[in-house]
Amino acid sequence: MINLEKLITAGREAGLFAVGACSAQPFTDTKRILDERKKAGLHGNMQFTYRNPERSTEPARLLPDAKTLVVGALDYYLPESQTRTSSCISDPSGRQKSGDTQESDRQSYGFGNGAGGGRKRSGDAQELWDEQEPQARVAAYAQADYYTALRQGLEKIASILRATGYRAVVSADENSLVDRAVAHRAGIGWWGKSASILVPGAGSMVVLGAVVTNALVDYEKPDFLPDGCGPCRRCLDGCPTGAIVAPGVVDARKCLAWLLQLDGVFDPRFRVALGDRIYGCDDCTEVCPPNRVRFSRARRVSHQVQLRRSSEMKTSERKDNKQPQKDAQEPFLGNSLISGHRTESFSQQATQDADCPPPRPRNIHRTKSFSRQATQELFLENTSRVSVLGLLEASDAELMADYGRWYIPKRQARYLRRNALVVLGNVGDPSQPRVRAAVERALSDTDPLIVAHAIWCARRLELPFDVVGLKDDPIVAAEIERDVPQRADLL
Ligand code: B12
Ligand code: SF4
Ligand code: SF4
Repeated sequence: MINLEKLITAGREAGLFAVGACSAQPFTDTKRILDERKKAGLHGNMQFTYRNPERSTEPARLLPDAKTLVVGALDYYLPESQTRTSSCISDPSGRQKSGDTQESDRQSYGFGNGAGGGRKRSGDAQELWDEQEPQARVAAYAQADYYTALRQGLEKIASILRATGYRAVVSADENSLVDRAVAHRAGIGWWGKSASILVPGAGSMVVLGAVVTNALVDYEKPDFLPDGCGPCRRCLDGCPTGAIVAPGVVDARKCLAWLLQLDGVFDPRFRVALGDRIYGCDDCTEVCPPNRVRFSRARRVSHQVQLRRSSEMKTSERKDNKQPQKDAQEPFLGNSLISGHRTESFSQQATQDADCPPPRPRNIHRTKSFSRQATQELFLENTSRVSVLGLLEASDAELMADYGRWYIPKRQARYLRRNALVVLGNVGDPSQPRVRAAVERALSDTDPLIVAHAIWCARRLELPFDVVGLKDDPIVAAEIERDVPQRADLL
C-alpha cells in the first residue's frame, strides 16, 4: 500500500497544482455517453476518445492489473506578474532548481510569455510587428508545451511507484483515457457546464493527466466535488457558435476549437464567428467567473507590483532605505489544493470579480519589416499571437517546423493556410498591399482548398478576384456561388 501524501508531495514538487487518486475501475457511464454522442453526431467526426470508446474508458487496457489512477492537474494560467515557482519546471537534466523561476527556466520548456507576457530583448528583434499587421490568436493552453510539463510531473509520481516495485504508466491527453472523467472521479474538480473540469483555486485553466498503476494507494474514496457553477450559464451564452448545446454537452460540429482541427472545407457557417482565432478557442474559458477571478487578481497583483517597483525606484537612491521588500513574484494562488480537497471555494461569490476582462496580449512590437523570421521570433517571443501574413508566406516545411506541435489536420500545412485565409478575411485591411498580395497569391494556388478559401477571403475584404485554372473544381465552384457576409467595418 502506497501512501498518497507521498505521491501528492512529489507531484506538487514537480509542479502539479492538484493531485488526487481514485480506483481504476472501467468508466462505464463515460463509455455510454461517448457511444450516445457519437450516434447523435455530436462528435463531429472526431476520433480521439471516440475512435474506440471501450479502450478509452478501461484503464486495464493500458495496464492489465490496473488498480489505481493517480491524477494530476497542471495550472496553465501564467499571468505576467506571476512566474511559475521553480518546482514547476525542472531543467532538461531533471535537476530541480531552487528559488524563483528565472526567465531562462521558462524558456527551456517553451513557456513563452503566455497571454500578454513580454521579455525585453536587445536590438532590432524588439521591433517586430507593424501596427497594421493582422494577427491571429492562439488559445492559452497552446501557448507553450504544458503537456510536457504535466507529463513530467506525473512521471515523478510514476517513478516513486516504480521504485517501490509497482508498475506505472503515464497517460495525459492521449486517447487511452478520458482525462476529465478520471479527474472528476478523483475529486480534483467539478464538471463545469462548459464541459471543462474546474479545479478549486485554478478554475478550468488546467491540463489533466493520470498515472495508471497496479499499486494500491491509501486514499479515502474521494467525493465528487459539488457543482460550483450554480445558476451561472455564462459559457453557454458566451460561446460564439452556440456549441454548448446543454450543460456539459459540446456539439463538436459547432465548436471552433474543433473546426480549426477538422480537415476539408472550413464550415462556411462558422467562418465569421472564427474571428481572429488560429488555434483553439478560449471564449468559454474567458467568460467563466472562477477564471475571471484569477484574471482580476493577476491584474491587481500586476498593478501592485508596478506600484511597488516605481516606489522602489524612487527610494532606491536613499541609502537609508532598509525596508524589507516583499517578493514581487510570489505566487498569488495555487498549491492550496491537496488530494482534491478544497481550501478555496470558487463558486458564485467569484462573480464580484467576474466583470474583469480577460488578459489580452500586450507588448506587440512594431516594425516596418514583415519577414517570416519576425513571425517565427514572435511565436517564440509572444506566443499568444501569430502573424497571419507570416503564416501565408511561409513554406510547408517552415510552417510544420514552427507550428508542428499543434494538432494540424492530416499533418498538412495547407490547413494552417486555410485557417489563416479565414482569419485574414475577418481581420485583414484590404488597403494594405501586403494583404492584397497574399490574397492574390492564394487565388492562384494550385490547391483548390486554398483557392476556395482565398475566394471567401477576397469577398470578405471586398477585393476583386479572378480564378483562372480551377473554376470547375467542385469546392472552388461552390465558393464562387457562395454569399459572403460583408464586414461592417468595411462598409
Ligand atoms: C476531443 C477533445 C476536444 C474536442 C472536443 C471537446 C469535448 N468537449 O469533448 C475539442 C477539439 C473541441 C476540444 C476543445 C477543448 N479542449 Co479538449 N480534449 C479532447 C480530448 C482529446 C478528449 C475529450 C473527450 O473525450 N470528449 C468526449 C466527451 C463525451 O466528453 P465531454 O465533452 O467532456 O463530456 C462529458 C461531460 O458532458 C460529462 N457530463 C455528462 N453529463 C453531464 C451533465 C452536466 C450538467 C455536466 C456539467 C457534465 C456532464 O460526461 C461526459 C463524458 O465524460 C481530451 C483529452 C482526453 N484524452 O481526455 C482533451 C481535453 C478535454 N481538452 C482540454 C482543453 C484544455 C480544451 C479546450 C479548453 C482548449 C481550447 N482552449 O481550445 C477546449 C474546450 C472546449 C470545451 N468546452 O470542451 C483539456 C480539458 C481540461 C479541463 N480543465 O477540463 C483536456 C482534458 C486535455 C487535457 N489532457 O488536459 N477538446
Ligand atoms: S471552445 Fe469556443 S466554440 Fe468551443 S464550446 Fe468553448 S466557446 Fe464554444
Ligand atoms: S461559465 Fe459559469 S456555468 Fe460555465 S463553467 Fe464557468 S462557472 Fe460553470
